[in-house]
Amino acid sequence: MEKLSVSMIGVSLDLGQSRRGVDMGPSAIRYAGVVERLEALGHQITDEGDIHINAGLKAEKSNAKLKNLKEVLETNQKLAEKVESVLKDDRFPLVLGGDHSIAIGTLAGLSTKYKNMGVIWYDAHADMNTDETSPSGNIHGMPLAVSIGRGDERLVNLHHDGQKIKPQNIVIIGARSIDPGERLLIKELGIQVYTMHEIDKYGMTTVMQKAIQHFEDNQVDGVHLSLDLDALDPLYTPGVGTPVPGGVSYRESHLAMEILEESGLITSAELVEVNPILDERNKTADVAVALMGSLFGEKLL
Ligand code: 4U7
Ligand code: MN
Ligand code: MN
Ligand code: MN
Repeated sequence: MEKLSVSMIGVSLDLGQSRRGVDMGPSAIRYAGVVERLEALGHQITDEGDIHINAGLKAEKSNAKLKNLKEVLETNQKLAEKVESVLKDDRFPLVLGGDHSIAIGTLAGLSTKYKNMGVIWYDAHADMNTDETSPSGNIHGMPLAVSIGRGDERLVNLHHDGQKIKPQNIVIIGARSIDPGERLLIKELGIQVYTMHEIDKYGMTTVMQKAIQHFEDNQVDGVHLSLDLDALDPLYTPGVGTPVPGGVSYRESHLAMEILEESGLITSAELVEVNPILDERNKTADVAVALMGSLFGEKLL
């Protein structure tokens, strides 16, 4: 692949969900050697540091349907601005989370440049709840719904009003925990979902080829990879807040990244939900960095 100028943005936010510690994800991923790994491939990396939130250990929990809304909004607003400015400098945004609510800010920033962007949502979950359908009130379960214009208007209108990505440009891969409200929305909008069933049945190669074909058919102007480490089986990535058994394997995930790299379509990426407190010796961050290696062009031979 061509050598990229990458801007790495850490987002130290764990208030989009209930288990503390995912705010330390960016540190864990840096410690696992992400910069060295990508530089060894010839890319130029600028570490933009972390976006912080001064909430301390206790955030306001007044709204049980949208927990910590204020902090999530503030953090995502800063992130959207940062992503927009990185794009203006013609650099590749690589966002390190943090919980998955930060995708709201990433996608808001990306949508200032890409008007027909494809999104790969590599995740055990669909993240398509709204405040009305969410069983938890945790905003990390809502970012895809928000980005297509569904849910609380303060989230939907972040950075600029309305829909940030088109529902027909989304491909979800690895899903195995989908709530009733999410299922309805997926059916209503005809979102492409490759659950574990399709991965088991057809294999990862076919699934990724179909995803790429879909983006080419839709003539997308960029593709964002949103990689939730809970897509993998907890055997490989135990350090996540909402683990679900029966996930994608380590090798299948490498293969997925390698096929994406070969496609030349990826224009931005984010790694989310790495929680060092729940992890085993930084195993999950190590996997995250290894997968970034494949996505950025590492070869076995
Ligand atoms: B993640 C959940 F109910 N769907 O909304 C919810 F199962 O970003 C989980 O994918 C959401 O990790 C998981 O709370 C969000 C739950
Ligand atoms: Mn997620
Ligand atoms: Mn998930
Ligand atoms: Mn999670």
